[in-house]
This record gives sequence, structure tokens and C-alpha cells, in this order.
Amino acid sequence: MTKDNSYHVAVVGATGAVGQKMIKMLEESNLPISTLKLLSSKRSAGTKVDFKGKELIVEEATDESFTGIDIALFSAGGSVSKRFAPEAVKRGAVVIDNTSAYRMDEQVPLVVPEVNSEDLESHQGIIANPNCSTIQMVAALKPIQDAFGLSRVIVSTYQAVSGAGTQAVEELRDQTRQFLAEEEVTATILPVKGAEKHYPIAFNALPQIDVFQENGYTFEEMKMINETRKILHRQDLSVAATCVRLPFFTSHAESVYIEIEQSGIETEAIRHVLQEADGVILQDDPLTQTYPTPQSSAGKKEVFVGRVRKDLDHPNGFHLWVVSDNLLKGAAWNSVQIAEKLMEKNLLLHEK
Ligand code: L14
Repeated sequence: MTKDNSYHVAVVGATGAVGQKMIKMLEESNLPISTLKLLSSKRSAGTKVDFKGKELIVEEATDESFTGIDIALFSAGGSVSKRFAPEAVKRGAVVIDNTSAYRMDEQVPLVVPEVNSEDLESHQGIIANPNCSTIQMVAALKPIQDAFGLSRVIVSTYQAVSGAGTQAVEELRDQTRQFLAEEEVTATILPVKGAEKHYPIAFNALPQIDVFQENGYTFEEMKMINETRKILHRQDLSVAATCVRLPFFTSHAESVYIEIEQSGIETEAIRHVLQEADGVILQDDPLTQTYPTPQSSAGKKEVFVGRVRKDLDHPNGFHLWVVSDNLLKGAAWNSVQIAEKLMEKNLLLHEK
């Protein structure tokens, strides 16, 4: 920290889809930043990036890059976080990690500021940013859990390609053009980069995000299940997930079925707690065909909820439609929000 109480910040993975948004969110943040260091792999080093009207040059990350850094935002893949996050902490930085590397580590708080910012207080240098699909779901579930109790969650996702990175975005563009030109469609990235087999995403729906686990669920589905329990402090909560990739660029949508503990609750009461919730915007009116969509939420920081309705069979069952920008609240904005919270709570290591 500098004498005027401003921070030395680093972004690792600065040229990636999330890294770019992190830089934008830092520009919009009220976090006082004295220097911003942009780090990447050797391959992307040298790239020029604009920050608050100044041109910054991306440097290759090394252990020494983190000397003097107060806050390091990581989004360059799990192996980069494993390699450099402990080195950054050793040098006094607090790491906010947007990969799955540390999320389930018991020593590491997994935080959505509107939901469990108190978990930041026990941090030991690394804080994990949850998976994008998990973040938007728990933002909607927390106020419902607080008001009525929650016993079960079943979610199906409709996820944008940008979550899988800039190459997946390019792949959707290329395949869409190929398909419309009636050319052969080439699939080389999705569903999982580097996998044996690829499926086209353009004009398609892929029921696989991330790699399969031994239990038949994908890793994305297991992340939603395990992370939801950890963030809501509910190891007993029943959660099931099906994660599906669809051919649009930005925002994830989710159809969420919940069962609450209290009986006799009407839809209006669920709508009311969502309307009052921090970071959540209710857009729900069948009479005017009002509900959020991936396009309507793109570029916005909040989590949007619509289609709230009571299950027709289970007396405590409700259905919701939850939409948010996967690169903002799902990634970059949530990370920068964590940094703001750490500052507010005086939890940056140089201050501890
Ligand atoms: O776990 O491919 O943070 O859309 C979130 C995006 C994993 C990949 C994570 C995708 C990533 C996922």
C-alpha cells in the first residue's frame, strides 16, 4: 500500500476473456489504485492494454512480479494459480483467484459478497471466486434461504460460450458463418478444449461443460453442487445440476427448481424477498411478458430473476429463471467486488 492509501494491483491472465473484463471492472471500481501490473504467459507478453487512458504493457508473470503487490486477481487457469498464488501471498499480496484451483480448499473462503462476505474475515491470503453459474444462482437463493429455509435445488443451465474463453467465442462465430454458407462446420474447441472429441456449438446444444467425473456428472455440474453447499454453509442441502452450453456469446441463464422449508408461502412472498435482495433485480411480469434474457443482462453487473412461480404438485416447490453476465458478476465483477470488500473490512495483508 502507498502512503496515500492506494493499492498496487496485479491482474494475472490479463489478455484472457475474464482478464480483459477485470481490467474494465477495476477502471469502474472505487478501489484506489496506484499501479496496475498486467501479467500473462510468455506467449501474450508484450500485448498493449489501455487502462484509464494510459497504455500498459503486459509482462510475463514470474515470482518477482508480485513483490510490492497488495491485490492480485488471477484468471489464467488453475495451473497458473497453483504455481504463482502461494508466491504472491508469500510476498504480502492477497490473491483473488477465479479458477477452480482453491475453491474447495477448507482454508480458502469462497465468496459472493452479497451472500457470505463474513467468510472473508478468516482468509489466509487466498480467496476463491466461485464458478460463474454458481455465483448467480446463490445470489438468488440466499435471500430465499434466509426468509423461508431451503431444502432442495435442481438446476439446469443455459450457458454462453464466452465462459470457455476467447477461442470458443471465435469457434461460434466461425461455425455460424460456415453453417449459414452451407459449408462444412469445423469443431475443434468445444465442449472441452484439448479433448478427444468435439461437437459443433452453432445451432446446437451441448450437455457437457468441462470434463466428466466418475459419477457421470460433469465437473461444471459438480462445481455447482459443491460450491453452492460451501457458500450457503449447507452441507446438508440437496443440489442437482445439469449444465448445457448454448450458441450465444454472453450471460448464463438457469432454470432453478427449489423446495423451501416453510409451508404456505405464496409466489408473491418469494418475489418480495428477491426484490429486496442486494445485487438482484426482479424482472417478472407475465402480463407484460417481462423476464430477463441473456441479451438483456449482458454488460450489467446484477443478477436478474424472472418467471417466479409455484410448482403445481409440490406444496413447497417453486421455479425461477436466473440470468447474469457470466464474465461480470460470474467472474470479473465478483472478483473486484471481493477486493472492494477486503478494503472496506481492512483485510488486505499489508494492513492486517
Ligand atoms: O470453473 O467453460 O470458473 O463456461 C467457468 C466457465 C470453468 C469453465 C470455472 C465454461 C470455469 C466454464
